[in-house]
Amino acid sequence: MAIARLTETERAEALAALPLWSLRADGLALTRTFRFADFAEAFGFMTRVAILAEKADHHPEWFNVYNRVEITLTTHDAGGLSTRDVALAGAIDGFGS
Ligand code: HBI
Repeated sequence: MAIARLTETERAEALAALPLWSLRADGLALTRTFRFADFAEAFGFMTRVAILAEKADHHPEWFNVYNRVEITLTTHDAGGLSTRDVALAGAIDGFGS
């Protein structure tokens, strides 16, 4: 399904609303690094994100080593950032981690 890429203005507004996230250098993704008490906490977080991702049919690119999880959100179908990335980032922030 075609989904539109955010305009520059929409992207700036999204970033302002997601202060814990950063824009990747190429401007095509949102990134955030999380650190937890241990691996079990990190993996539990990843499990919660995975359930959200499945519900949203929108999946993160991520890296985990021990208690660190690095998440990158971009919309392959849009070739950059879309509302789906913004929504998923907001939902993840809602975990209160
Ligand atoms: N996840 N991040 C991301 N980007 C997509 O374009 C995407 C996805 N998950 C599933 C999905 N697209 C489906 O709509 C198919 O396009 C694979």
